[in-house]
Amino acid sequence: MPNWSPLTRHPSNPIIAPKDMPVECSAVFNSAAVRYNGKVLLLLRVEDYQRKVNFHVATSDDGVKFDVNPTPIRYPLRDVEKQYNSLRFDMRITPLDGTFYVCHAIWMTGLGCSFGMAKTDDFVDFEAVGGVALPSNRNAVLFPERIGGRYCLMQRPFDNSGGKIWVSYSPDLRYWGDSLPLDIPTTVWNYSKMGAGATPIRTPEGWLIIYHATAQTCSALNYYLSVALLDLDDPRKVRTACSKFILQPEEVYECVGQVPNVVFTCGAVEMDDKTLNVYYAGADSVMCLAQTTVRDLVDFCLKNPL
Ligand code: BMA
Repeated sequence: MPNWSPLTRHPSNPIIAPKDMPVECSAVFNSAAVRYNGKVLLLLRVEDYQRKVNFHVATSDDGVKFDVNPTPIRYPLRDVEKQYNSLRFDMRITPLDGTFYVCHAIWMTGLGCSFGMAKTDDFVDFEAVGGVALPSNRNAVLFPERIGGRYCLMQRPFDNSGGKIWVSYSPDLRYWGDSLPLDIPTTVWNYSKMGAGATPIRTPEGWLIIYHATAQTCSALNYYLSVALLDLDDPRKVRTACSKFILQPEEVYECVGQVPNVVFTCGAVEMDDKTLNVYYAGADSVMCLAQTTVRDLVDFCLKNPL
């Protein structure tokens, strides 16, 4: 069967399922990914049999077989998060200024969804950075460089009318402003809920982003992944958005699970041989891997402009 996409699913998919976990687990999905000490490190979103979320570090030499730490990470809770019985999910990791920043969504009971940030040098000790963003917001992803001297962040404010990726700047990772929405036109498959996925990758053609978006179908929302290239000097400007998706839910593990028909990424890492490993979740239930190269994603985007 021809593969029309620049991504190839790994034959070991799903690479991490609840049955592979060393702890009670009903779903393992939407995990951040980064290179750390020569290995691939994932911060796994792990749900137990009460759907409580913990984050576990998993490491791998080949990016396919992972050792999962059975002890979850300890993560700092702000007072407002304690007060509103919060739940964190969907981390993204950005290496920047010699440390690692983690952005994550925060569900606060009675307030809605927001996001926050923390930093770590070793994935053992985490320190909160700044406060929580105003609801309704999520899918925060920090750029891996300062741009024009300022930090740069993608986020996805949402009010049920659509939802675009916004890009904002900050002098200090605390106060964000000069925000603009990315002008990625909506089509049938990226009709709503556009949100940043993996940490942006610098390429000569622009910042390569891999993002998710949803299509409204007769039964529900289907999640897709696609790519766009943003201006290197001001990522609020879209250079090229891809007219096609690069991944759709079609395998059983993407179509059947706690939320059917979802492919969702929170991280991609480049391996030593230049393979780009895109870690994504199937149906909010299992972790999967699809492979490509940065070059192939950029070419696919440029050949299929929106
Ligand atoms: C989004 C988030 C993700 C989830 C996705 C699909 O709104 O909640 O955590 O993977 O929906 O259910």
